[in-house]
Amino acid sequence: MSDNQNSLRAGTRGPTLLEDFLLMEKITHFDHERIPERIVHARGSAAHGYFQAYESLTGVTRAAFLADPKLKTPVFARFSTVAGGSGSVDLPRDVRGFAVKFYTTEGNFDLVGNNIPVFFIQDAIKFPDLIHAVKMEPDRGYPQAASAHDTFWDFISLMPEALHTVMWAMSDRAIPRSLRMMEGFGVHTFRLVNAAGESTFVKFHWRPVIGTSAVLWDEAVKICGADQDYHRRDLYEAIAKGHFPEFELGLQIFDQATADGLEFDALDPTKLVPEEVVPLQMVGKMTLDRNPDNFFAETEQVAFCPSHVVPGIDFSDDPLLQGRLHSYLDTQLSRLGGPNFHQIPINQPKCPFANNQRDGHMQMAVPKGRVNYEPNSLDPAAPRESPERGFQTFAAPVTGAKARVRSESFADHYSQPRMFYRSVTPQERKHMAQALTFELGKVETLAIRQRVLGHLDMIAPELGAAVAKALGMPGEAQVIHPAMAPRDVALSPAVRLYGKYAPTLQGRRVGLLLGPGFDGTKAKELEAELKEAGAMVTRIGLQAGGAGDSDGKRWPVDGALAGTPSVLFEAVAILAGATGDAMLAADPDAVGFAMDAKRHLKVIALDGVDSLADRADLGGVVGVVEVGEFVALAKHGKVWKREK
Ligand code: HDE
Repeated sequence: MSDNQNSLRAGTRGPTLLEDFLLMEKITHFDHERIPERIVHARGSAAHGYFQAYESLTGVTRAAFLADPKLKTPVFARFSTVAGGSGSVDLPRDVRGFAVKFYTTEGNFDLVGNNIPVFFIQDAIKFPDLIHAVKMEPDRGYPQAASAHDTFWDFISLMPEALHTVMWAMSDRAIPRSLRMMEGFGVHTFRLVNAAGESTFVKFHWRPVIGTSAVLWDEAVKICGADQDYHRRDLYEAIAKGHFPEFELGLQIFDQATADGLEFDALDPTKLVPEEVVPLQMVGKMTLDRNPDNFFAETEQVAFCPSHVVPGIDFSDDPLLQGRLHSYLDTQLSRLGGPNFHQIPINQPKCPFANNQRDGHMQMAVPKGRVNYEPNSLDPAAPRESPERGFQTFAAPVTGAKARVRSESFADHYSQPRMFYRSVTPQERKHMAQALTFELGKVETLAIRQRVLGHLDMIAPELGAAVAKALGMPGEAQVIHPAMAPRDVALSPAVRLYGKYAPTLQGRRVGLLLGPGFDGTKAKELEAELKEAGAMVTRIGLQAGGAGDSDGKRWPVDGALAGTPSVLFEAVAILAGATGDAMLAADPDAVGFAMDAKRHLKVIALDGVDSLADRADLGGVVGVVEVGEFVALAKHGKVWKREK
């Protein structure tokens, strides 16, 4: 283009010419820059990295990426919310997607999981109903990215199989502090198959090396206002700054006899296999060390399919998994426009591959020669089946009549939610009751609330009573007649979110509010200590232009107070000189910063800010400390003792 500023006109002030093919081409491309967003998991963020096994697993699987501890397998991981559209906020209460594409030497393996180990439904045929119920109500177009509305709870109240996952969704798992601090789960039971053709069952788990962390509901609400892109920004910045997220891959491997002896059906995706029954074996680690170069080309166009497996990994008969094997391929056809979506760079295998597929929308390759069929005698180099190296389905025996039925072994909908509720820490239990109260409080139809209260009574009477009381509806629960009465099964402390990981500040965001005249020496020491502990430090000033210390030195800051509230951090320190303290005490943003940090159970370090501490009522509050004690205490996360 000789001129990219002006369209082609007849005369200086005349009409634009239809002849302007440059204008047409530019605008036409622009008009088509959007593709349909994912119907679920539309909002997501992703990163590149690699996976490395700790030791060879050839005893249980012939999968090449698990066979050689020296091999680094490239991966692309995408984390997402489920219900909201692609422009929705990052911190609604929601399940998070945890999808990993392994570019193995034998083709791609997509482990398309969630951050919760169970799912809402037992049969794929209910998925459209579930998603219709949770998404915006069709007549009014709201709420966006929220389950707190009538249609969701109506559906749930009529589908007791969903209750277990609902309990997880009402727990702090559904409001993670960071995508880097979530556990991940393959949910379904899969199969591993070794070279001898022997098979075991397997459940896949991801464990964040720096441990988990979650926010309180009030924090989540405020973060959505302060930074809609909180999780996306956090992932991007952490990787850019070298705080590479790491997740260990854990396997629960069990044989048919163990599966037969479980209290629940291993094929039922609304149930988990307790780690106390089948322990987790850590077999490798994923490190995410590179941000995408282009959001659309990579994060938006990546196409995960549970049907993408490699030799050595196979499916179980879980009816939800079986349905997913079709759905993802189908959705890529409409989202990415045709059957050649695997040729898009982010979706291409990174190993050599060949097939006889030809033509179709957006064919990127230029295949040579006459042969595009098999068998053939014209091209000895053309792709052919390989009984030795190709994928082989495990020869699992199948018997029975064709029927639309649900196995009796799937009928117990209350025992595992009860187990989950009674296994977690007291604060998790309390937050669940609060979340249920909040969500049901948003449900307008009384009968739906009453039905849900009936289910909660069935899960655990103490939970039902607590929620009914908090709603102001004691004694109003509908009596539920379950298909199978709940049993008291052994508790599983492994399902807890808190107290499982070693205390650490690794990768944690810490905010330093530097009021005018702050003690530069102390601030420098604190920053060094935090850096040593692996924290990500953000300096906040009253103004974006910087903060002046007691020696009159101007420190550059990362953010101005008005746009950087304390909800964005796991712990905060506030330092100022005498005049600075007076300025902070008179500034509603600073008082709000301190009061929210207190309300949200954060460790708070104070230096020189007595007036602000008075205004924010921090006197005698547990977890409010001197700068020197900050790091040791902040490692432990929230100060639960402060929670009312
Ligand atoms: Fe998905 N799911 N799903 N899902 N799912 C999609 O595929 C579907 C289920 C999950 O970052 C869609 O490419 C059906 C369970 C993740 O791109 C779609 C059923 C689990 C992602 C689809 C399920 C998931 C998706 C939408 C029931 C956890 C995002 C766009 C049979 C184990 C992947 C797309 C990414 C995405 C269908 C149930 C996880 C429509 C029919 C269970 C993490 O194909």
